[in-house]
Amino acid sequence: MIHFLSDLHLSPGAPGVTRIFLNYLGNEARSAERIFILGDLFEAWPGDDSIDDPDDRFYGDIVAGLRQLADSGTGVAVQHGNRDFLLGEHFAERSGSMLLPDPCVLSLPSWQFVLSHGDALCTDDAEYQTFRTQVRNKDWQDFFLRKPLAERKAIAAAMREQSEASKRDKPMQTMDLNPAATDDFLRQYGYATLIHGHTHRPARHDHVVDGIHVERWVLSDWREDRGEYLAWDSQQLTRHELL
Ligand code: LP5
Ligand code: MN
Repeated sequence: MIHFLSDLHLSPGAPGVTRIFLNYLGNEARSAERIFILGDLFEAWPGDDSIDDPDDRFYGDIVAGLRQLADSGTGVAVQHGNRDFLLGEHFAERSGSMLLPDPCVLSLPSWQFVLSHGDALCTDDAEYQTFRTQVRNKDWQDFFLRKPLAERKAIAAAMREQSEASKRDKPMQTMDLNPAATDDFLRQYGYATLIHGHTHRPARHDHVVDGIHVERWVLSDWREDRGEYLAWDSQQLTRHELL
């Protein structure tokens, strides 16, 4: 069994979803061969040094939970989202996880998948794509990672506020995957089943690309009282609720 999940948006201010996730790590996740976390595991990741922040054990506790799962034999793979693009090699080592590129092709004996956070396909959102290019730039990241952790946390909070304000004026369609860009993507990746998150619009979509039916699965975001993962059992994908 392979699990796919995303958009948990874990933060010290969200104890409910944190409880659900830590319970998942200690229970359902143990029966998976591998779990793939496809972005926005965290509400805002200010840098890997937050793992050992003496003033806030939250990030370290989540990383320790992931490490315990990895040490128990379940593979853990993590993709960057637009909130946790600063997850780095130190996080990967401490959590026992592997950082994935975006997109990432997952070729199994039973099926072919392509995994993505999904934000890169929201091409109608020019403002966001400009932001994304900026924050994924290594020099930009190195510049900000040299700032003190407390300052980075304050900047992240300001960025969150600006984002919420920006979204209020945006048509919903702008904040979804662009249909033509998505079909081009599916063609580029050999009509593999696409699994992604980001939009918080869980669904199974059937695309017809060059006469070929291609499935696109959107993962559910997690709430304070509910989580969800998608499971592949070598024959079908099924959604599983966590309370
Ligand atoms: O994230 P969400 O769901 O609100 O909306 C996203 C897009 N917005 C973003 C911005 C993030 O929320 C910002 C928070 C990042 C936290 C971690 C950063 C740690 C860095 C610490 C060191 C500096 O991703 C939003 C999309 C929406 O998805 C739907 O797809 O529309 O995009 C926008 O709103 C575009 C705006 O331009 C984003 C503006 C963000 C703030 C920019 C500040 C510039 C840098 C300031 C540096 C001091
Ligand atoms: Mn996202």
